[in-house]
Amino acid sequence: MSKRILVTSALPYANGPIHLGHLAGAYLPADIFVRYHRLKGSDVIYICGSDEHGVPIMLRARKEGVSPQVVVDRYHELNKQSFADFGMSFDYYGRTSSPVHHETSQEFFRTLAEKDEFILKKEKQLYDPEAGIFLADRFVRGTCPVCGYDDAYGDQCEKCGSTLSPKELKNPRSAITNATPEYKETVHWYLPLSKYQSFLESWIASHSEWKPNVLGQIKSWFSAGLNDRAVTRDLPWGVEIPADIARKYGVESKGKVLYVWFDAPIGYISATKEWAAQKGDKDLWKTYWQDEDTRLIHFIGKDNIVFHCIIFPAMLKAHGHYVLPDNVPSNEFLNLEGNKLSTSRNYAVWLDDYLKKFQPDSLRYVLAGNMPESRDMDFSWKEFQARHNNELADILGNFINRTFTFAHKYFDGKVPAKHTLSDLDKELQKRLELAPETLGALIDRFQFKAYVRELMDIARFANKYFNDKEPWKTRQNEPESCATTIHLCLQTIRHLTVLAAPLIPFSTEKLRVMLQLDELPRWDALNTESLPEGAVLGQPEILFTKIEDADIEREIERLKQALTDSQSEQSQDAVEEIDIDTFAKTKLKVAEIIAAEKIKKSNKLLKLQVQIGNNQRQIVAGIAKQYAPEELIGKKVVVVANLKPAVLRGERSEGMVLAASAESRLSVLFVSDDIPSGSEVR
Ligand code: B3M
Ligand code: ZN
Repeated sequence: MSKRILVTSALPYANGPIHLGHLAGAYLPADIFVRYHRLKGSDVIYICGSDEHGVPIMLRARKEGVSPQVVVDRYHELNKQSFADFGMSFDYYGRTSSPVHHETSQEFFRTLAEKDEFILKKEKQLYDPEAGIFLADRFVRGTCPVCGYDDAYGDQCEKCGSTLSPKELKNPRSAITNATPEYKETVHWYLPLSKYQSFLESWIASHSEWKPNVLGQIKSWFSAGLNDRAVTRDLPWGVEIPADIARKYGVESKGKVLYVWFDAPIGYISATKEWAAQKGDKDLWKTYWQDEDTRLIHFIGKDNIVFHCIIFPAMLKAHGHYVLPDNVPSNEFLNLEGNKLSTSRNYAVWLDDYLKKFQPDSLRYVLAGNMPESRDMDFSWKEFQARHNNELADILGNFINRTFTFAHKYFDGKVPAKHTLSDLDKELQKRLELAPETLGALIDRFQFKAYVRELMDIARFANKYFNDKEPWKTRQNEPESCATTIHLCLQTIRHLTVLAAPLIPFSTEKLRVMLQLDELPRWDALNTESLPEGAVLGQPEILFTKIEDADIEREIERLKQALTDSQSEQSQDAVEEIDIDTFAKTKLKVAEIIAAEKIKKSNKLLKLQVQIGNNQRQIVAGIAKQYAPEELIGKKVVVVANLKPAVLRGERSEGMVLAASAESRLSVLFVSDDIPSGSEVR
């Protein structure tokens, strides 16, 4: 049995607000779990923070014309506040731009480098000659080699979900200047994951209790074979590699940073360090990260499984002084009104916007009741309204309100005595006795939907109990039965206050005051203590006001508009089909190259003299890197013969030579010699 529990949630990128998908994936389940364990009296801490490096943040900063620090400062504060307003009970919310994080990450990297855990590779990376920077990850866009999507990122295709590397993209282009990237030599440190594959496989095999959707994905990585993983990048923003290590390898450290997915998980450790310092014991973090009695649990979304179940554990193992995750209960994705959430298309429900209009507990309740624990789930505003109105308000809220109202009206606002129990009284008491263990077990198994269902079933049963016992009647002719009814209803409310506290903490805090409890009872003391007879009750308040249709219609309309806007943008970008007449307007002809020479000050362009039937013309072609002038003389190629003339590097060009290109490779379309120049190409 572990002595302590260390819980983390994925560090959200500080380049935008938090949305429902984040909450349902990595944050709400963790908060329910942690709040429950605090009520159990467990030694548990909950660590999170902003992930402030990586290319997406740099791209946003460029787009806004500000520094990345301005972007992360804005969203770190916004997200930290939104989480607090949503009841996320982190013990510490850090940020990876903090000095402690930079030192911790550099120290971690230095330890692995000094243990020779890395492989150093000299390689050619994509480079933007216009922006003068290397193009890592999302700095490159291009055509996905798997599905052909023409706007895939260098690290991932959003359309088919494939994990990519920039070199795999077809027709790569710089996301900064749109320039065609060149290859430039550089050096990077790699973590040889293959070296850890057998260790990782046996470690994962010891966790058969992990969720099947997580184990399934991990096993597919194992069967594909783990490759070396670059842990550094040529970027101006991030944790700079330690200068002493760079010097040792003869590499310039300036502009070379840790890959964001190398430093981000270390952010859990640095945030724990900052938490410990805040507690006044700077070494306390070691007890959580370096003592085998710690149970480490990472709450994440499924796109982060490889980093938390393979790469970070390999890093921890390589370092040698850290505990490994005891569980990674990753959730699947949450869709929105039947469509995929999309931050880029503003098709999302942003947490800060939600909190301006609705109660946090309503969303906590509905998201947990519909959590994507084993498959993608869908959030609809209509269902949100229905579950808030029909369950929180009409069942739980109604039961609490009429119990308190009755107690104030007929029992002087005090807990009435309990007398002889009927069978129905005993049935209610039995349900209360079983509840803490039943619900606790569900939370410990990360089965939050079932926890919510069982919780609401208790309230449903209690509501029916109130109806069946008819205290408004027994008050007259069976006063002891009436008193017993209200006594048991109040004990039920005490149970629900604690059992629901992990889920709807704002409402249960109000209930704590209504019950006049100094603090929430311990989860395991629910059946050993009770509200004493004669205890004075606080004034009731309405916990859940109904959500009106108009409030929901407005949200649905906003999403419809976001979809329409993005579809109209997409249609403008979509590759338009053309009919044969339009194609016929392009005059393609066979041309014979009769002369070729380089153009001064350009390493890409050649000046060609070509014969097309009876006439001769000059064409400038970007093929100097692939072809020497002399090897082109006498060759026949295909040209666009009716292209408007242009001037390139001071040379007039009257047409275009057709060539196929893929990354740095380029192949001119040659035509066999027996086809005369001037022939039509159809
Ligand atoms: N910043 C967020 C994501 O991929 C990423 C998680 C880091 S956890 C160390 O959604
Ligand atoms: Zn794809």
